[in-house]
Amino acid sequence: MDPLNLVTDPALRPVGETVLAGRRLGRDEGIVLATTTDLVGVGALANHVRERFHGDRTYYNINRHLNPTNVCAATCALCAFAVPLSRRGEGWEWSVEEAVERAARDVDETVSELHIVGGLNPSMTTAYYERLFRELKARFPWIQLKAMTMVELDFFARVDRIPLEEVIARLRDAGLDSCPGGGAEIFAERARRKICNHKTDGNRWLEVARTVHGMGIRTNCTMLYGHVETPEERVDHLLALRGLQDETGGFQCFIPLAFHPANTAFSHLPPTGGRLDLQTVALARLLLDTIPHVKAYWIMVGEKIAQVAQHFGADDLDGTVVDERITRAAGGTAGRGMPRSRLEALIREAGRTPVLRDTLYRPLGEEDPGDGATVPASPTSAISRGASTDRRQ
Ligand code: V47
Repeated sequence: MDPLNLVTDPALRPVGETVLAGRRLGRDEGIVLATTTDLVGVGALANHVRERFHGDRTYYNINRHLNPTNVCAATCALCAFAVPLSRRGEGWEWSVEEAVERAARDVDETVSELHIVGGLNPSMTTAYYERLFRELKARFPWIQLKAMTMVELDFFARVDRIPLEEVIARLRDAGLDSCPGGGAEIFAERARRKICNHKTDGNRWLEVARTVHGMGIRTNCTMLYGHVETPEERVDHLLALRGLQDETGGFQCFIPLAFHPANTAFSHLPPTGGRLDLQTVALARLLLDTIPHVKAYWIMVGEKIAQVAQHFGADDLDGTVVDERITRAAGGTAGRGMPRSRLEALIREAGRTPVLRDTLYRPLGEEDPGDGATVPASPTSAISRGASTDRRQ
């Protein structure tokens, strides 16, 4: 069906015509998409682009989370996970051996990725993670490490008083395979001051990502929405990510993160609603025309929105997870983990075809459906893709 037939807002029609012509959208068009009440129209346009990129495929992985510390030098109003340095006894600070033992509880040969992030802890910086990555790779040689946000890398360079490039090179040599997209929050200074004052600012976040991409490591990117930001600030955040992607091609996936207010300084705010969750997924799919994947992170939006989001622009659901702590600390109720069979059932019930992937989005032993869908090409040659491994559960 022609997606324009589902557009009812007259202001959305010309935007839809630009999308169908395959042309890039600008800021004003982004603001129309972010503010229209024609949710079905926006969703139909985003679904059109999603199917052009990925056909019916929805990606997922078998992963585990590992948070070696929650002790944090930052005091972000948005966060319910961190324990301040002044009360560090109330938090946890695992030794490398403890962290490896924690990982060993949940990791078997079917798990392809460990997602590792932690608080900004001055006692656990480059040398700690270098040793942790080496130990993890020695114990679980098949595992890929998606670890360290741009904020953590920036913090390590400052605390260790070494160049950022040295931090990245050491962690890469110790086994870092890719970086998660967290810590970007919202780039607008006005809102950033309120939700995460003193944290690595938006320009620096982008600069660190540029450096990581330049050293051949792919990263994800995120946007935290549903707090004090405006629709215009959401659009500007996405356009800043798009600008960097045009330069480096190093972003592989964008993840909209739904703000969870419980146990934060914003506990008076309501959680995000389904309309904002779906419209943000769709807005991202339509503006981020060169970022291959858009993830509906089921831990944050819940299973049902994650299912519907696969018709609003999302082509990835993240993974099986098991021990998620950041969203849970802020009142998340979607769950701590999900068996592979259930993730696949969610995808199939939404009318999509599940594709098990690794950290770098290489299908794991699945046949390419060969349905003519085209993932946007990376404009960079700095980032190479390695060979795939078959590790089906
Ligand atoms: O960095 C913190 C955000 C992020 C809250 O790259 C909050 O594949 C909501 O980045 N409510 C961590 N969000 C999660 C994250 C992520 C998750 C899954 C996959 C990937 C990926 C990345 O969550 C933090 C911060 O931006 N966050 N507190 C909160 N109260």
